[in-house]
Amino acid sequence: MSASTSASARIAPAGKPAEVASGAKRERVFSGIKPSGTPTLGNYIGAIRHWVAEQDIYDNIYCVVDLHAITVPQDPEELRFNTRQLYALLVASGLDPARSAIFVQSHMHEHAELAWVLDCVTPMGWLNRMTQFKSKAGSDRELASAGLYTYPVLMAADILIYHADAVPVGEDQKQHVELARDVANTFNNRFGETFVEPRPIVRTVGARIMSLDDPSKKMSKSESENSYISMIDEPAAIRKKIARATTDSERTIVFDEKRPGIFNLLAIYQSLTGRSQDAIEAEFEGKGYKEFKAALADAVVETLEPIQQRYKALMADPDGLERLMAEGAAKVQPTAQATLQTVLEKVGLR
Ligand code: AQP
Repeated sequence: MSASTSASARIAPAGKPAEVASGAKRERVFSGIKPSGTPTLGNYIGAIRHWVAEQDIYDNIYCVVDLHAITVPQDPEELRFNTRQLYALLVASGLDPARSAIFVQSHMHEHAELAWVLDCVTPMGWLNRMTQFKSKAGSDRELASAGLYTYPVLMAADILIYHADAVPVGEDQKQHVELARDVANTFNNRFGETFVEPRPIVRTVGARIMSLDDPSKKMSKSESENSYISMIDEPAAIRKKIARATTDSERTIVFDEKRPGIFNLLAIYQSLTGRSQDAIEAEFEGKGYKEFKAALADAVVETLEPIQQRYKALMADPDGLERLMAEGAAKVQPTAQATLQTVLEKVGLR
């Protein structure tokens, strides 16, 4: 079977997980990423590279969640660019549009429509318990958008509309997948069996890459530029950022969680080289931070350079990129339409 026929068979119009050659069903997995800036090395290590590695294990749906990005203010031009940039970086990282469905959330109006119906079955008390809203809303919650507050319901719609079995997330998003489960369960109880109840897949290694200038905070694309390495940073910028990354006044290069700066840099090195902690500690025994940081910068540059080359080629062909995005949406649309139609009928809107 060619790659493209296998992909279209997997994202089946009936919305059911696909059959693979052996006859066993692959689990359907939904993964989303926000175009709220240029993706970081944290996004790559914590999410994207796993998605690439697991492409053939699951029946995958990858989504650039631009509707989620606008829950906090975005410059319209930048958002348009960031959406295309992120899509190109996903493909450049190795996600294969022929084997998986990769699309932009707002190209599928069904997500927002389903989210409204789900908003109407989700108790506010559940949303009040969401810790990410509390941290993202900042000190003046009254000024946060209603969209930021109902973000987890839109995320539930993204997942449930495709009957996803599982959702890979960082620890901080686990609560949202659990909410999606509860929303599915509530809807099923009220209107009859409709949705699959998804489960979170939480990773341990590289699950939380920290900021370079404040290792107590997660590395985030919407923070200050020196706090993260972006996936399109030039080698010189990467070396400079790593050279000035926060460490401490000690000398040894060891994995010690009580020394968060060096621990974070070592965790990045471990993720990218795939070496054990013991091997890495042995490699840098008797050496200084300068040598370690130079080796880390080499590993980051080596990882990102081939991705950046493919990224540049994709961005140089805007029509080709638009075509990929349209084909991605076309792959998932039958499933989204069918689920939404079922829901509208069950609720009494059709
Ligand atoms: N620092 C990180 N370490 C490990 N994993 C990370 N992820 C994000 N940052 C790290 C994982 O990347 C996936 C997509 O994330 P997202 O962009 O949709 O949302 P986010 O987690 O809020 O990412 P940012 O970069 O922090 O965005 P902003 O600054 O806009 O809020 C998720 O699987 C996430 O766990």
